[in-house]
Amino acid sequence: MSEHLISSKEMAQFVASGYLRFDDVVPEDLCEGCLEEIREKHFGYLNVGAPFEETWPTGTALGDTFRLPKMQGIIESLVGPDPLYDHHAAHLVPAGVMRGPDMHQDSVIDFRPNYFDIQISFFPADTPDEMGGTFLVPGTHHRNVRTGDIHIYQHMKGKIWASCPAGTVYVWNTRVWHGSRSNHTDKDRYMYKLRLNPTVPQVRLFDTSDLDDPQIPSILNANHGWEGNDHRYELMERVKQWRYVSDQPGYDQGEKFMRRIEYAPGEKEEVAAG
Ligand SMILES: O=C(O)CCC(=O)C(=O)O
Ligand SMILES: [Fe+2]
Repeated sequence: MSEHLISSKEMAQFVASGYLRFDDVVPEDLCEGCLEEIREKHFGYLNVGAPFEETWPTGTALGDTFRLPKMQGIIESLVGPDPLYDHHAAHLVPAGVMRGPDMHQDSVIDFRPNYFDIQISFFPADTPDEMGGTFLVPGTHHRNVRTGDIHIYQHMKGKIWASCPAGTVYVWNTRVWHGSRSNHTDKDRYMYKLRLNPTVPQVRLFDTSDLDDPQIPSILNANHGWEGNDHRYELMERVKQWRYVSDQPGYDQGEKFMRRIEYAPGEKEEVAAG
């Protein structure tokens, strides 16, 4: 399994941007099988909060897809080896259907620190730009809002479109701001989404062999375009999450930005010194 874990640099990217894209994860024949299952069968809610392995169907294309070694490696790196099933949905934008402002965050009241659920978005068919893949605004997962409070922000700077070939997988922190886009083609557009919860602290679950890679600070420092003058504040939020997932409680960067809020003579000297 370890060869399929995500690297520390990818984990840093997940902390900074809230998502990772993986091309060519699901082979063509499985993609076709999944499309048929999505169109023909209805998979209702499974047992929310039960072990994923026990709830997820076996012997189906969708069952095989989410058990591919690469998929398992991505899952294990972010939520550990035995995650819980939370939710799934086959998101459909029918041929010719236009979408208006739709930006939202899936989580409504989940503001837990040092915890995140993941969502895997799998595109079983080629999804060109005109078919309107999901859009995401990287880096917004550190800004909690209540679901549709952000409907009014449609054209945010830094927004990306998940336009991709069949078999592509996006994995994202549930709190990333996102939405669906208009489908200008004559083919229905599906995006299959699965949400999982961790069962262990999300600490060093990824491949840590490149934990000291010199590129990590600049990956964490990514500027997605919307942060503006708040970029430094966003970096500090990312550093807090990086400290946790990498188990480096004294990690800091830039001009030791965290020190600015932690240096308190006589109170927190151990942190300030770390
Ligand atoms: O249809 C889409 O691409 C996005 C749907 C959505 O909001 C979601 O997956 O949570
Ligand atoms: Fe959503």
